[in-house]
Formats: sequence, structure tokens, C-alpha cells
Amino acid sequence: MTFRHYGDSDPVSLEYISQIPGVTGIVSAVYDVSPGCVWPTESIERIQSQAAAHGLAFEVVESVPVHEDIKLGKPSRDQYIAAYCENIRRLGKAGIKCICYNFMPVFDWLRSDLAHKNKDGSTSLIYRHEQVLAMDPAKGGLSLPGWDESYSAEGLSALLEEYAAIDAEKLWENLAYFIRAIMPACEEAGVNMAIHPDDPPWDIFGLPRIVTNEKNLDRLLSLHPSRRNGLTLCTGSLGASPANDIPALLRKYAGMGRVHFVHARNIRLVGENDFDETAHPSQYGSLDMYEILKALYDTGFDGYIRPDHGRMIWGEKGRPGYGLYDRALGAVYLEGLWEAIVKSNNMH
Ligand code: DNO
Repeated sequence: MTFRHYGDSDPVSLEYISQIPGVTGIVSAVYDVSPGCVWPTESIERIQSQAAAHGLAFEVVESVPVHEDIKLGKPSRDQYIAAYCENIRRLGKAGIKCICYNFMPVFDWLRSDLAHKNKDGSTSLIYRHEQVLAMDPAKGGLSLPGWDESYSAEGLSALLEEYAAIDAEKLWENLAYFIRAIMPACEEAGVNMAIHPDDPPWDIFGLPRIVTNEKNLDRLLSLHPSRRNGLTLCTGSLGASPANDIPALLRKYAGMGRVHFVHARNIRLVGENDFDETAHPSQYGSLDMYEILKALYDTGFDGYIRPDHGRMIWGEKGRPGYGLYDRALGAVYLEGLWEAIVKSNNMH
């Protein structure tokens, strides 16, 4: 059981993380290096030793960002891929076993509201498709948590224009090129790549999104047969589309040994393409967390898992989705389910 940590700027301390029952490691990254550049070994080692000082392992990186030129398939991609491979080798040497990354054009995860007030006074991240469609990213003033705020409105418009030539098939080609180019470094370094599904799993602002459903996950895994070409199975991202049966997907892909990392969280579907993030327990959302963990247990899953986004509760202020309290409750809830599954299976 791991817990995401955003480095020195994270209001949640490593000490507090080490106090959460059952959490044995952190998921982190070097945050002060631009996409496409090489991470200094000292920065990687610093995270490693800070975690170790609190008895926490650092074996999972989220994320090593993929430079937009790689997604766009520009000639400059080769130099960025070379830097990516160097990062893989450095991370492997420092004890990292798994790298989470994504291949979403321009924007990472998107929500329409980061602090939607629930009846009980807690706040949640929510997504309302109409509201997102009404935003114009090229006009600026749009600030959503998942994406690089360093773009100016003009820079963003120019980038979006470059993507006009990239349809889903072209993006697949560029993803295939990237995966095939990095696999040798992964083999050499002993590092598993775990692509994060697109969140939400549909096209946004006219940009194609391709890591969205079973058919596409099959295609992704077929791009390179190595087990190291694997998945971050994010229950909330894929679960936003009711066609995605999460326990079934886990049984299939974890059964193939291709799931290296699980992001566990619950969401409540409230309309077509609309959802609220909820507390982790099954009763609050549309996902059955017991069935999800049961699928992992039955397939002998031995990868990493972390509680994903939590609500803001008990007056906590912090990074949307990444407060301490609700994620800690999520971790312990998941551990409780796991203990019950393990023990009830040993009894038979
Ligand atoms: C959201 C996260 C994502 C994830 C990246 C991986 O909270 O799960 O931002 O870190 O998509 O590259």
C-alpha cells in the first residue's frame, strides 16, 4: 500500500504518511524539472533517502511526463525519448520498480469543480461534461489541477493547433513509437511502465484520448509484448464510463501480469458523462470496491496500490484530491477489505 506525495511543497508530511496504518511506501516524482529533461540523480536519491528516513519505500514514480513533441510525433521526439530512457535507467538504478505515465494530449485529468460542497460539508472533485465543454482553454483563465499551468494562452493555442493534425490513429502511431523505443531501457533497468488511463475516458476539447476502454487497453498491450509494457489500472478514471466493468478488466489484465499499479477510488455516476468523486467505500459510489480487491486477490496481484483522490474533510485545506484524511481512510478501508478477503479464503 502506497501513498502519493508531492515532495517538499506537499502540505502532507512524510511523517504523517508513515503514521497511516499499513502504508509502506510513497509514490512521488522530481517536480522541478521540465518534461523532456533528465532528472538529476541527486534529486532522485534525495526523495529516496527522505522516504527511508521515515521507514517508507520509494519504488513507484508518478509520473515521468511525456513531452508533447513525442505525442505529436515531431522530429524532435527522438531527443526527448533519449532523455526519457536515461530517466528510466537512473530510476531503475535508484530502486524504482514502476513508472506511471500517461499519453493524454495537453491536458491530464480534468474536472469542472475542485471543491463541490457535499451535504455533509465535505468537498469533492466533480465532473460535469456540459460545463467543461463551455470552457475555452485557448482563452486562458482556465485553471484545472491536472495540467501544466505554465502554458500561456498563446502557447496553448499554438499547441492545440498542432494537435489539429493528430487524430486518434496518429496518436496510436506515436504511442507505439514511444513504447517500442523505451522498452529496451526498461528491460535493462528492470522497470515496469504503467500507463495511466485517460481521465475522463473520452475526447475533450477536440483532442483524441485513446486509453479509455477494453478494446484500447488490448491494443495498447499488443504494441509491445513485454510484461513491462503495462497498466496503471485507475478504477475512477475507467469507471467514469459505465461500459468499463472494472473488476472484469482487473481479472483480465492482472491475470496477464500486466497491471503494475492500481489507483483505487470510487465515483458516483450522476448522469451521462457526469460524475462525483466520493469516499472510497462501495456504498457511496458506483464501484464495488470489494469486487475490485477480490479480483486482485484472485489473480495473485503483487503490484502496488494506492488510495486515489479523497474528499476534503475535517476542515483540511490542501491540494485538491490529495489531502491526508480522506485518503488515509481510503487506505485503511482497502486494507480492511483485503484482510477479510485473505482470511475468508484461507478458511476454505
Ligand atoms: C490524478 C492522477 C493523474 C496521474 C497522471 C499519470 O490524480 O492520477 O494525474 O498522475 O495522469 O501520468
